Amino acid sequence: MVVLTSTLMSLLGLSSTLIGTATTVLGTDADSYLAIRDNVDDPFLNETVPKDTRGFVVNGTIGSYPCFVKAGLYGKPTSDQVNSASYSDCIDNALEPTYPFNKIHLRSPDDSIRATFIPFGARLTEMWVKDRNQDWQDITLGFDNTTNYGTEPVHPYFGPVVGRYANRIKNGTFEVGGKTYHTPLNENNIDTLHGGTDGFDRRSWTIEHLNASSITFTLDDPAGNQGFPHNVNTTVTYTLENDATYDARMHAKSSGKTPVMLSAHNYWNLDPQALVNLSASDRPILDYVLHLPYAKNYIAGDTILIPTGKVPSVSGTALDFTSPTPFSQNFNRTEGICGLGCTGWDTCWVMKDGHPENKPVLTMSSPASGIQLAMYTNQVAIQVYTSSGLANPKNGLIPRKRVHGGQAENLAGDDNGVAKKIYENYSAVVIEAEDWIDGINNPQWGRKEHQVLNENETYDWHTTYVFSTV
Ligand SMILES: *[C@@H]1O[C@H](CO)[C@@H](O)[C@H](O)[C@H]1NC(C)=O
Ligand SMILES: *[C@@H]1O[C@H](CO)[C@@H](O)[C@H](O)[C@H]1NC(C)=O
Ligand SMILES: *[C@@H]1O[C@H](CO)[C@@H](O)[C@H](O)[C@H]1NC(C)=O
Ligand SMILES: *[C@@H]1O[C@H](CO)[C@@H](O)[C@H](O)[C@H]1NC(C)=O
Ligand SMILES: *[C@@H]1O[C@H](CO)[C@@H](O)[C@H](O)[C@H]1NC(C)=O
Ligand SMILES: *[C@@H]1O[C@H](CO)[C@@H](O)[C@H](O)[C@H]1NC(C)=O
Ligand SMILES: *[C@@H]1O[C@H](CO)[C@@H](O)[C@H](O)[C@H]1NC(C)=O
Ligand SMILES: *[C@@H]1O[C@H](CO)[C@@H](O)[C@H](O)[C@H]1NC(C)=O
Ligand SMILES: *[C@@H]1O[C@H](CO)[C@@H](O)[C@H](O)[C@H]1NC(C)=O
Ligand SMILES: CC(=O)N[C@H]1CO[C@H](CO)[C@@H](O)[C@@H]1O
Repeated sequence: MVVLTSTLMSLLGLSSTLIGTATTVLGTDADSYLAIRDNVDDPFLNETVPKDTRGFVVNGTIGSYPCFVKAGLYGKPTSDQVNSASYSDCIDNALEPTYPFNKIHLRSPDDSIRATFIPFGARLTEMWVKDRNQDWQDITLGFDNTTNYGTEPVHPYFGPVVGRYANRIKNGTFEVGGKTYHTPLNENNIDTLHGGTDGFDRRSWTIEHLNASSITFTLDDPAGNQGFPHNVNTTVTYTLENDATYDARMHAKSSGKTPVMLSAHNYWNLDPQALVNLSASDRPILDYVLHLPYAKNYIAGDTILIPTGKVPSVSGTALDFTSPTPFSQNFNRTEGICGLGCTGWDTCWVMKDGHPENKPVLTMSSPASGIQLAMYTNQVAIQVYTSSGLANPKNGLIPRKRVHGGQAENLAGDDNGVAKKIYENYSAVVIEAEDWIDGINNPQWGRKEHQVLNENETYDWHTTYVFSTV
């Protein structure tokens, strides 16, 4: 079993006698938990978080157990590895990640889906679902070393909440209540991206509620931060439900009129085995089939993706996914769609004529793994970005997770032809359910009043991701 240090045990409020027998620690849920632990394919194998933990409290923040068993995370462990595991066997002998980089592991009651979160950015760092062969796959890009989320220079927005105003604000300028405000020009020195230099993705959120399948994070964003007027308090709840269902809800209250537009910024790769031996010329997502049944229009952008104000029809363009279409079918027609000189998609589709909330607004599947994502939302627009410029040497290169073929050694390759173990371009698809981007600067669309939150209103974002195999 996992050996806990005495420091951790005292943090947990456990005595060594409790650790000895899982039954005592786990109480009434012990049987079902032990059944899960007996599964040798379990990427969370012998992890000691009981099924219904409250977590533990460090300086007012509920934490989680700080480290995985090395063997349990990366491939099938031998029982020797499992039995001798201790802190010193954590990844690369890493120091235990502490708040806000501590990992919180959740699973659905029926154990059909598992996920890992960290408080930094209220971020999803791992999402495990089963493929067509019943093998567990981690279908989201990220870093193994969670402190990297706070230190890496590339800033791809792997898995966080983006806000207070997701996506781009033209010239970092907007007007609310007769006053003009300026937000940081953190993209190309010309516009605001994802709420500014210190967006919600970079904040240390507080864990308000935690059980085995659900976590709630909160963030109080003070008035004036990043140039936005009024304070905004946000609550985000992620819940793993039966039948491989991932439910995400975001609510916010403000002290007065201010733009609020939140989203979740996850990089999905539905066939992670294709990343294991990835080479720079691969475009692993191009065979995915995308369906956006209600997305009949899109927001036209200029060469740096700032909306021009036009909302053309997708008909006859490479943006028409109103029937299921592989990305590969129109890829050759996409030059410029994701920006000057860029091939691929980075586009906000809008559902002008409305959409039902009980039907998917998006499905995407990988013919190779069989994994399918169906997304339901109360939002009226969907941004899809094919990670066309993810491996940009100008910004820096991003090591892959080991489950995606990354290696501790030689992460960035060498000059002797050894392949870089990095996430290459087109390694994943980012999907953001949100409102019409830069609607605060395009009042003619009629979305501005939906994007400016009054003190008497509650912002309400709800998206459900259902995974299955086809
Ligand atoms: C709690 O905060 C205090 C003051 O910042 C710090 O000295 C202490 O190490 C913290 N304790 C833990 C367990 O993080
Ligand atoms: C994890 O990343 C941090 C910086 O983000 C670094 O200081 C630390 O050494 C890394 N740990 C390992 C084991 O590589
Ligand atoms: C663009 O933003 C700058 C400040 O960053 C401001 O001085 C200027 O007035 C803005 N231009 C427009 C057209 O809003
Ligand atoms: C865990 O918390 C969520 C959200 O509050 C709740 O819906 C669910 O019933 C809880 N699960 C258990 C086992 O208590
Ligand atoms: C946000 O929370 C702070 C306390 O953390 C409180 O002072 C403030 O009134 C709250 N704002 C809103 C809009 O609820
Ligand atoms: C990766 O390449 C190695 C060496 O060619 C091979 O043994 C392995 O099966 C490949 N793995 C995947 C998932 O493609
Ligand atoms: C796209 O272009 C490449 C190379 O120019 C070509 O091999 C491929 O067949 C084209 N694909 C389609 C669907 O036209
Ligand atoms: C990936 O995209 C970046 C940004 O467009 C580009 O600089 C780089 O050359 C691309 N990588 C490959 C292997 O084409
Ligand atoms: C909130 O107050 C504004 C006036 O400040 C009013 O126009 C609006 O209808 C109110 N909204 C709700 C939901 O009560
Ligand atoms: C596969 C494996 O080694 N599982 C072990 C997990 O830990 C329990 C004790 O807590 C052992 O009984 C299992 O053998």
